[in-house]
Amino acid sequence: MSLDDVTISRAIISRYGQKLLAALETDVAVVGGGPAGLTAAHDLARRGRSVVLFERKLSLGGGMWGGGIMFNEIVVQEAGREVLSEFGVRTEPFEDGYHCADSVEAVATLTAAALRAGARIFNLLSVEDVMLTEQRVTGLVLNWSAVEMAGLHVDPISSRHRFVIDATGHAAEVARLIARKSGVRLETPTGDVVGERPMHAEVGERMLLENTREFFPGVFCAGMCANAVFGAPRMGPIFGGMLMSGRQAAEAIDARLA
Ligand code: 48H
Repeated sequence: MSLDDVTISRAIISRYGQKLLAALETDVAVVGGGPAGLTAAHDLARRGRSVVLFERKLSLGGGMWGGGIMFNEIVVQEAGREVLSEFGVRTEPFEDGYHCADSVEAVATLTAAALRAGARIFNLLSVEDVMLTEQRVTGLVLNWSAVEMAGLHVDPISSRHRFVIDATGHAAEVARLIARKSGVRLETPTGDVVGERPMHAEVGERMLLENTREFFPGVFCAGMCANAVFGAPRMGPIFGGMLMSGRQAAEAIDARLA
């Protein structure tokens, strides 16, 4: 068989079109493919929910690739180890109560697990706005990250979802968009994104789980975003909380969808 260049292009365009069309209306959309977003997408898909994850960058994994200071090892506590082990990520104990894993293995495994559970993942797509209907977020507004980076004026496409998870990390982008553009109050102490506090691993990890919740009708925050939205410390390079936060958001949304 000789290879036909145009058939290859037709295959890509046709298949991608089908995937994107199927993703335009889902139970849940996850914004951001770091450890929290990937875990949430995996868990919801495994529970039979239709899930799409939009990631701005070329690669999934967010801040997990770099471990701490670009040393590609991650540290988790026992509860985080349990999540990693369930995914099949190999861990090694380090002193009392700490566990380490290769960050590249962790990202690759979580990503594959989310896809195989049935989540649809789109890289290179950025969420630039939300759809708001009667004081509830009902969908997202998407554009190519390349358009965003080039500052081009190209109109976006829209998607509809029963719930959205803001898993955009430190930036808390969806929360900031809602607060800035809609003139509404978020369900936070200030009515706005409170902003992240200085680093404290113990308090940051504990508060992350308290802060993983719905902060505006239809929108949950998970991962680092949760502490940015509600105003809690960053925790530095420990990743267990991110995994558990993604899991907790998935459980809460699954219960609401039931
Ligand atoms: C599409 C977007 C958009 C958008 C952003 O930063 P992340 O890894 O987030 P988490 O919460 O899963 O993990 C946080 C962790 O990596 C970390 O930073 C820690 C533990 N810090 C502690 C500390 O003290 O510093 O991933 C977020 C992802 C990224 O890949 C972004 O590209 C993506 O979200 N993203 N994708 N549309 N508008 N905004």
